[in-house]
Amino acid sequence: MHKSHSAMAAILAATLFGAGAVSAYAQEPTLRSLAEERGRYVGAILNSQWFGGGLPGDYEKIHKTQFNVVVAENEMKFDATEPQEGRFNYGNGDKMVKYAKANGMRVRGHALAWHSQVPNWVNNYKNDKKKLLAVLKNHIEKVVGHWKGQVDEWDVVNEAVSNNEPMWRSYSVWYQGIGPEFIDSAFVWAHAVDPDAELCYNDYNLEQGISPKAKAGFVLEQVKRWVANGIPITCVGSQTHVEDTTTDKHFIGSPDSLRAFARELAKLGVKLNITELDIGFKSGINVSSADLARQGRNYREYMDVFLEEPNMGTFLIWGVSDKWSWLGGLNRQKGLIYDDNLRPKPAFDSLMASLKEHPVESVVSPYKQSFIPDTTKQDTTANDSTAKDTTVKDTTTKDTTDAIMPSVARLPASLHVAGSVLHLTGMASARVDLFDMQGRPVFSAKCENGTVELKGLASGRYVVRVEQNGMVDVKNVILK
Ligand code: 9MR
Repeated sequence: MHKSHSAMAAILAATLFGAGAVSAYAQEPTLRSLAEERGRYVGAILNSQWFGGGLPGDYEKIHKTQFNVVVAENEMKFDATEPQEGRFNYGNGDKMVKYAKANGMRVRGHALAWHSQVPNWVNNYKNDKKKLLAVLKNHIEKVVGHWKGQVDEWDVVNEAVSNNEPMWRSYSVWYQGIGPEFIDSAFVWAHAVDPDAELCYNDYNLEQGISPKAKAGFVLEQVKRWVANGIPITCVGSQTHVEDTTTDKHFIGSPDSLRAFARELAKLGVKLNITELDIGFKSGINVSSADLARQGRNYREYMDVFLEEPNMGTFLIWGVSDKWSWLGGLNRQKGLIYDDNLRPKPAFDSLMASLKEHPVESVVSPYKQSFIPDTTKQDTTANDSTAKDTTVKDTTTKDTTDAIMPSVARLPASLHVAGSVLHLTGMASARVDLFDMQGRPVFSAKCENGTVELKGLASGRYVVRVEQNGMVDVKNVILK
């Protein structure tokens, strides 16, 4: 299944973007190669089992082939790095940093100030504000200092907002002992030690709307305040642990909500990263192939948003294979993009299809420095007349509203679907191809008079590609 999909994907890439854009390594494109061409990071955690050498060789092979950003599932947390007061343990974190360096990957550090996975000795100081401040400051200085210049981005504060109401999470030892200013302080201390590191506020349920009553709305207000006060925050991490309820509503939270959040943060010059994505089903239910296809579509919609918003930089999944996933603890299952046997699921194909559907020129990289491509891959752009402009647009220091819909050479026509008829306004003849959300071709026709009847297609979402005289337009449509 994987082989035929990959071959199909290569053919589709060639068809969609022209032979010139398909370089040597794009013969067998990966999530990583497509993300790198677009100046973006796509990643997955290194599961805790990896650190003990307990995972099969295929796991690591997939991990380094498909991903260019990495984070440790548990190994850089407070209880792992400072299990006893003042006694630091960097062994596992060092192992990951070494792996990332060897494979040209970006490193996320997770997490400095969090209410969970805090060792017991910290709680001894819960009534001593001065001491607790000193403990947090020392922890941040030592840990960020140890990996200075090696960890590119830190989750400085994790999950500080309550789930149910827009307010701080009151049972955190840091909140109880210090007050909400532990957050501001943590950013300032981390920045003082490593001024080049990106510093994020990370939380879950941020894909559930930005109204003042929603968690993201509350976080947004705090980010505004932090930015106004000069607190050195550069990014927000949306964990994005989504459940597919398989009911009518299907998903709680939505890619569109995340898009709205990204746009608000862009106005503040702050990035939005997807840091822990998984889309799980309830434990115990039978997951059908239709369920897996829907899961794929949902993954893809998050990737679409990620690629279309210029202040999004990292798309990171909380696991590689369903076999090694924390989701069981949440009464969920099968939330990742590889199955128990490390075979790619429809979700993998959907992510690939989304990346291919977003031409290199249309994706803005939010990184200031040139994006450093994987050194293990040969430079294939030298003789490529369609090679992308490598000038990286800096969207971090200005209001990026203008850049949200980057310009690409598009057909001057517009297209829409009414019933089963596709209408192409302003264009007499064109070639029309439809693809499903996993990127498989499902329909092809020549349009002669501005309309095409889309015969034999089930209702659902499709990608339409229209081509005329070498100019192309690609759009998602819904057939009812
Ligand atoms: O995947 C992690 C799991 O192995 C740990 O037991 C758990 C303990 O809190 O943390 C999991 O990772 C969490 C992450 O650090 C923060 N966001 C939620 C993640 C899933 O619970």
